[in-house]
Order: sequence, then structure tokens, then C-alpha cells
Amino acid sequence: MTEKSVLVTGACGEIGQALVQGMATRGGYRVVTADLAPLPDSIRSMSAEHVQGDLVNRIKQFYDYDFDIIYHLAASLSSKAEVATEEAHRINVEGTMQLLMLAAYKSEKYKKSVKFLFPSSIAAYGMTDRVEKQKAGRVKEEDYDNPHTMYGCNKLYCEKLGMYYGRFNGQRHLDPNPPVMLDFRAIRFPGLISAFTLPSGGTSDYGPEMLHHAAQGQAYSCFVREDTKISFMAMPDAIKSLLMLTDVPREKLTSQVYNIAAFALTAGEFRDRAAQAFPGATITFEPNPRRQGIVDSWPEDVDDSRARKDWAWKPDYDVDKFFEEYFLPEIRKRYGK
Ligand code: AKB
Repeated sequence: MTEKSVLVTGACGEIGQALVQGMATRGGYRVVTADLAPLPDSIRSMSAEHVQGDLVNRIKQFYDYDFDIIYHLAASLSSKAEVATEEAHRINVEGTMQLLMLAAYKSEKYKKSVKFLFPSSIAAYGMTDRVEKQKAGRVKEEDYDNPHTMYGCNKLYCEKLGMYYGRFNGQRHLDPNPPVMLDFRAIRFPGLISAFTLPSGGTSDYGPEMLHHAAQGQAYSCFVREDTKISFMAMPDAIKSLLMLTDVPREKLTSQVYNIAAFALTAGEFRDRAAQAFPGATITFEPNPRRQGIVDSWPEDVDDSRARKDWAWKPDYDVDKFFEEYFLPEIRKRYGK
């Protein structure tokens, strides 16, 4: 079997590292990685080639490759994007647009759709306030698509851009012989938690930060209220979802954008779990109004029935399994606690 040629942008980020490892475990891929940073030792041997630098400036270089699949993970996350909005727009939107154009060009040239996998986010949603958030419960993909953040706006718009390049590029779908267009697929991820890496620049970061601090015996001051609830997921499930969605035949997909969910937890429930696992953990709550506002605009939970129906999505880790079978055993190994 010939290897699939894959590009992973943002390869040094949390999802990037875990995805590169996931593909190495599976086998059958030739992976080119790209990131502003050099590759960490943990995945260096798994990348056939690493392109280091700014994606927007380097885009021409990628025209020399023929990728079957692009995982475009590079992004400026929600908290960071609020303090550097223009830069976030450049990274999140221009970078995506450039890669979509590349994938569109190659799909047409070789008459074979390049698969373009895009991590969208619960940040694409925007609830007016806490009351609306509580009332809404588990939201569907088409509801509440009114993001409050630059990052959320960028994600929602890039979903639309992906659909445009995948279906309507230049209105040539109306030509007598329409060109082959790229195959765009997006997942709206909840907050992700890895036992091996820590996020930076996001707003769901309080979950993983609290747990990693407690595991190391460090005090943690949480930047949202105790009653703040959003959905979270174990990193292995996030990687499983990306690989599952990549594999599913196009005709089975009724949409190009899918929610996925695993467990929804309040910050107070995270504290209780952390305190139980690491007695003596010192966790306090000092809400930051701006970051609190961001999380209050995100849904408490999402409805992932479309992903379950179309591609048999099901997470491996509910909240108990997440702690007992993934996070705690791995983190104890890591920090020796
Ligand atoms: C963030 O907090 O910005 C991300 C996300 C929810 O997409 N983790």
C-alpha cells in the first residue's frame, strides 16, 4: 500500500503532537510537519520533513508537494487572539485561506480531492449571557452561531470558507464539466485535555492547568467561577475523531461541520476531582471578567448526534474513564506523584 502524503500545520501544538504520534502508531503516512517552532524531540523521528516558519509567508513552498490530506491545526487560540486581534486574524484566517487555495488547486489539477481537516471549536458559538447558556443546554451545529471572540469569528468564517472551496469555488460547480474540488471536513472541538502537554493562549485552559498544577503540588488560581460549565474531552478522543472523520467515505457525510462531545464539567467539579486525586491541592477561584465572559458565551454542552449518526462517533473516555484510565495514571507517571 502506498503511503498517504500528509501535511500537519501547527504540529508543535497540543493536537499536532498527539496527531503526529497517532499517525505514527497507525502507520501508512508520510508526514510533513509545519510550525513556527522547531519540532519537540518526542515527535522529531515521526516527521519526514519539518518546515519551520510563518505559514502565510511559506505557502509557496507547499506547492512543491502533493498532499493527500492536510490537517490545518495552526491557530492563535481564544484568549491570545483577544489581545492581538489583527495577528490572530492573519494566522487563523489568512493561513487557512492560503492552504485552502493550495488544496483547491491541487484537487483540480490531479482530479482528486485533497482532504482538508479543520479543527473548529465550541468558540464558534456565542450565547448572549449565562441565562441563555443554561437554557440552551446541548446545542446543535446550526444554533447560536454568533461568536463573541476574534478566534470564534475566525473559526466560524473558516468553516464557511472551507465549504466554499469544497463546493462552490468560482461558481464552477455550475459549469458543464465542474472541476474536482477539495474535500473539507471540520470538527468543533470542546476544551481538550492532554496528560502530556499543556495548552497556551486558550480560555478552556483552566481545566488542564488546574489538573497539571494539582498533580505537581502547585497552587492554582482559576480564572473562571466555580459554576462555569463547558464540555471537555481527552486528547486521545480528539485524535480518534480526526482520524475517524478523515477515513469516512464522503458520501456518508451529510455535513461538513460536526460537533463532538465527551463530558461537560463545571470548574468546581474539576476542583473536586483534582482534590480527591491529589489531597492537599490548593485551588482557588479568582475570575477574570474578560476570560469569564468568553467562557460564559460558550455552550454548556454540545449535541454530537450528527457525528454519531454519520460516522459512528463515540468517545472512549467519559468523565470517570478520563480520570481513572487516562489522565491520572499518565500524570502520575509524568510527575511521579
Ligand atoms: C480555546 O480555549 O481557545 C480552545 C478552544 C475551546 O477552541 N481550547
